[in-house]
Amino acid sequence: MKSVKALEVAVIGTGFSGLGMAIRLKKDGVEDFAVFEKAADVGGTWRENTYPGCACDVPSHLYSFSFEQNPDWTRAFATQPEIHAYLKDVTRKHDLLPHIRYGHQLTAASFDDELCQWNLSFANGNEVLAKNVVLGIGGLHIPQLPKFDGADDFTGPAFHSAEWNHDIDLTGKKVAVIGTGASAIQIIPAIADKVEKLYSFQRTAPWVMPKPDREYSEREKALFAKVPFVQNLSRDLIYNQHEVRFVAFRYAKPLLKGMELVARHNINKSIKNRVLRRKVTPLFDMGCKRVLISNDYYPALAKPNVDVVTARIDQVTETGIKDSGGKQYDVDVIIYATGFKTVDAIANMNFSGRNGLKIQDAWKAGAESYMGIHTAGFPNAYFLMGPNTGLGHNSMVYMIESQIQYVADALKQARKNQWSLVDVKPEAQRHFVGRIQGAMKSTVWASGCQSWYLDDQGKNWTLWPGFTFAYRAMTRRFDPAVCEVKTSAESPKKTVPIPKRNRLARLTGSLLSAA
Ligand code: N01
Repeated sequence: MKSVKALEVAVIGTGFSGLGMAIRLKKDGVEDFAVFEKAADVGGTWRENTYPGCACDVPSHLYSFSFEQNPDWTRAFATQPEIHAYLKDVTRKHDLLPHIRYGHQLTAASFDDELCQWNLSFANGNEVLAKNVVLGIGGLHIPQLPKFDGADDFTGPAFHSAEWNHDIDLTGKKVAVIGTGASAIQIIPAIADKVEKLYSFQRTAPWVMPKPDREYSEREKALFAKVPFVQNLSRDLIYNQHEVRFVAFRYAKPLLKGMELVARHNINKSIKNRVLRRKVTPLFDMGCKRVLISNDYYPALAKPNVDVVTARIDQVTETGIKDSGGKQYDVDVIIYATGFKTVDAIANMNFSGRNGLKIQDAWKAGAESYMGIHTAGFPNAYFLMGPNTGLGHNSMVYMIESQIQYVADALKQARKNQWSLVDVKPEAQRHFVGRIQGAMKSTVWASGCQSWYLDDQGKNWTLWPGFTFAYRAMTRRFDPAVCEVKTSAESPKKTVPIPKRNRLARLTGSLLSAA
């Protein structure tokens, strides 16, 4: 089925990004939009990840929309069901359901140069035309499954953390958990008591700080509801505490040594066995990989039925896992907590822009973008949580709201000026990428560890190497001077020239260097 009239805006995905964008469109009086969702429910990563122990590692007062704060969070770090329920509530409250098209998995998007609109194809066979497309597809949803020899020979259940098989009862089973990232350190404590034996296959020991989690009392929740100022204050405090971490990540790395002492104490207070302590003590600079938080991970590893295996996995066999020393670990279930393909979420898409330019060709040298929102050659397409806008130190919801403000302003200016095409200029993009990659060099993420933040060449296309308030200032207004714009009557060549030193370029420069 092909829609005849082009939608004003097609939003892809119903996680924080897609829902936030939809709410903003409605607020701006745009009703001619639809939100396409592959599943039958909203929630993005908070719908997909249902593994035991799944919770946010950013406090919920901050990890929620600024305009939709929830006084009823039951604890400081809400668990997955509560965050998913919050997103469903927000959807209902803002009356988004009439705009949402479930069962629509985007398979291809191509730009029509003549008509200046996007042709969107979905797995269910539907095709949709849209003048603008906003991609809120997230970066952490394509499971990264290592290709171990013999993986298909294993006769028991094996699944990825983001595709948890709830039909399998782990009670009394022997279980292998591969990986020790943010997901694994939540899964291991949640299942350790019910399984007979748990082998944690650790390739790299992570830094794990104590988690300042606690339940909110009824009195506190009532106070947050009655006096929103108190919740705002709590949110601001949490924001500032997190933002300050970036000082250590970029400018004052010795401060990270102090944090390492806290993390070592976290190990020592829970693990008495010296060999195990040594095994789980990281050998890289704190912050280089994501800093994890947990109060129950180390106590779980210290349990008698849990073994940490540091030998490399050589192969998967019919009955379990064999390590590089030839030792066999027989297990009933294998859980791959091995992370996600990050930038690939966009780079693997069937996504073609002007003159059939494929995203794979545009990004041959890396995921180059402007503000992580536009990429040259893909007009009228906006990414939320695009390249270089992930965070190692603060709440992604804050970044998403900054991007939504920018995209909403771009769309508003396009409507007002009747632009049919808005495409970021390659020179503006090059300048931006140069600043970002330059700033990246002095961050802790470039201190030599291997992480999913980096591509095969060691370049970081994932994280924002600055303060989040700097990003917010840079995304407050859309500046048409950095784009080629065209009205329906004009030739595609007509552009607004970039002034020698425009306001945005000045901001980009000064805020990034301040960041
Ligand atoms: O994935 P990860 P994750 N053999 O990539 C190991 C978000 N998140 O799902 O470190 C053996 O961090 C790999 O080892 P190494 C959050 O942004 C958020 O845990 O590469 N091991 C690592 O230990 C997070 O950062 C929340 O040496 C292999 C693990 O698998 C992101 O999701 C909660 C291997 C992968 O860790 C991803 O977290 C949960 C192999 N071949 C997740 N390949 C919040 O609370 C990989 N590994 C918001």
